[in-house]
Amino acid sequence: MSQSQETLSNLLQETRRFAPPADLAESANVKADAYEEAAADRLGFWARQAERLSWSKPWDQVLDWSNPPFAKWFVGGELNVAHNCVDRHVEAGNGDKVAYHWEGEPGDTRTLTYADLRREVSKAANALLELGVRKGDRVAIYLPMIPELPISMLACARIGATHSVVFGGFSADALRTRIDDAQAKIVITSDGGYRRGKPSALKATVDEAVDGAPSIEHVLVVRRTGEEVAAHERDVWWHDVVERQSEEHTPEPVDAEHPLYILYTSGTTGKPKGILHTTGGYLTQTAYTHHAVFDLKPETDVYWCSADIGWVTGHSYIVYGPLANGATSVLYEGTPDTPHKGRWWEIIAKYGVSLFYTAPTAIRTFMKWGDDIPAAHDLSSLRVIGSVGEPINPEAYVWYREHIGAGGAPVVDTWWQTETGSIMISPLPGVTEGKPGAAMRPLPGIVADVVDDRGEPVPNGGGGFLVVKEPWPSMLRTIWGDDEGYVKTYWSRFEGLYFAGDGAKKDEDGDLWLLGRVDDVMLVSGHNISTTEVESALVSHPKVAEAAVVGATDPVTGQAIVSFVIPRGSAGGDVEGEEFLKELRDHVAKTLGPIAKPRQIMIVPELPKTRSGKIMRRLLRDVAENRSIGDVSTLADGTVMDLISEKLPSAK
Ligand code: 6R9
Repeated sequence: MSQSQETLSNLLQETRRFAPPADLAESANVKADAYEEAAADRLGFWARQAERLSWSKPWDQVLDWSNPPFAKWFVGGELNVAHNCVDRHVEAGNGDKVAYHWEGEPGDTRTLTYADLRREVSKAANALLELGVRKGDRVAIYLPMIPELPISMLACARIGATHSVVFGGFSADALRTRIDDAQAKIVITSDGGYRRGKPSALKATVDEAVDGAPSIEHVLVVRRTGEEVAAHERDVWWHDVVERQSEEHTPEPVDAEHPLYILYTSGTTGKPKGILHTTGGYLTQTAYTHHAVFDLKPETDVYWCSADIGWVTGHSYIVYGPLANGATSVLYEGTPDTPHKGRWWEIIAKYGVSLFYTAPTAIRTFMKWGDDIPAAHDLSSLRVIGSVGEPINPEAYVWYREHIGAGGAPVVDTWWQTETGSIMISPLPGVTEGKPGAAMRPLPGIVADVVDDRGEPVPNGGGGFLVVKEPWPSMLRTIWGDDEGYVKTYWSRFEGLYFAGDGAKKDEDGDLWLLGRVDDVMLVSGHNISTTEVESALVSHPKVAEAAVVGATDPVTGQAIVSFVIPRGSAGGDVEGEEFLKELRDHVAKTLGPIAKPRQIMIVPELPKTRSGKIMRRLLRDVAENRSIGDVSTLADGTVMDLISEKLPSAK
């Protein structure tokens, strides 16, 4: 093992352990024997998971891996995703069961049972057919978090059209690029949606995007806010065309490998890649992981994933996984602080949410806002709480468990990607003794490891690159229209292994700790240092709410650590002065060692983040190196870099 890997792997010391609650362990959906079962016969294991679904034609072969890295799962099988997510629950007598408790930001609500959903999805499917959409066509969806969003996705799946959901916050340019790349035939949008107490317009952005997108034949518009919109010949209102359709539609069975959706991931750099997911394997793994990781008991649980559906987390864990399992979910339109900072906790208490899934960025925001806000609400219904999107800092994990999980709900830190389609590495809530900050182990049926730069597994205690060693059912099948890019990006760094682009370490027990994107790893005086560990050290200081760390070119050390820190609301005192900055630098040195001491710490009011809450370190590197700031089009809030620039005169 090289010197640098040793440094990468030996910084953070975390010894807290949390065993599963006894009653959860006792009644858990998935017990420890699942690991052995899957290890003994991986394909047999996945075939048994695929039997959770209803297939109109059984498969002949579980996996065809004769042309790697192009996988075919459940070869020859046929099924329909909308039938599996909706109709079969109605047919099984669960039509009156709630699929979604929808909560609009202004406080309006709508309850959709599985029978309602079948009716709505059938009408939307008939409308798409009337508008000329056929099996295999692409449909762009640019909607806020309203029921028509999952309804549109399921309507596409019902007729075999491939959807491409684009975040409601993206610009006209970003939308046009995605429409062009997929050659979408129609766009489904709305006049607007509610965010932060105000209607925010969407239709004008679509108009601008579609003006330069010749593949689009129609724009289907949902009325949500009632704001005025410009009318074009290509426009049709949802309430005109969908409402008058027949409530009957027979779902069309498609091949297991039929394209279900394309979702563009820009990562934090570069040109967006259209990640392609198909039907049978994708639905199998989203359903299984939702059942296993959240221990879903569909009769009694109420589940809420707070993500936006425009992110893969929403696709797999608001729409496909939960509906395939017949779950009752909450769907919320707006922001966590509208009309007040306790809105989420109010929603949990109102619906008795028992399973909750959110992102570290949200958890750190709530820590910043103060413990008293969640304490004012009854959160006792929660029994499993999840995290996704970034490494969860140990302090944020412990806060989440204490203040949201009532001190006892297991935290499941779930590692996965748009490309993996479903959760890959996570604790099992009834089995795993959790460690704050660790995603722990690959799930049953998943073979992942940490390797060195030659692709050799590192021993326990070592650090390196996270790889997946065997194909998995919900893996991406390619980059839309770019097979070569697919091979090059994911399968060329290490022969025969899927390269995830993340750094990780294996602790002495062999459990996995994610360390952030390898592109973000800093090289300080010849030592690799992960941004995650320095950020976690900063966040473990009682006065720090959030921190982001980047490596900036330094004449002496090659790169030097530059940190951006948001103080906690409760910090008080002088959080700008030299003394505080010195206290923080010393705290990092004490926690991780002198090598990790930041050269510079800047106090900022906000951090630049993507819509899924990932810190855009690329932009902070521009600040740290005094460059003009690069492409900000995928920022959740375009004004953040201005706020930072105002604060730091160098950041222009
Ligand atoms: C689901 C999703 C993927 C990247 C991934 C990694 C980071 C996600 C994580 C995590 C540490 C976790 N990531 N979950 N890092 N621990 N539990 O986020 O998909 O938007 O494609 O991002 O997110 O860096 O490679 P996506």
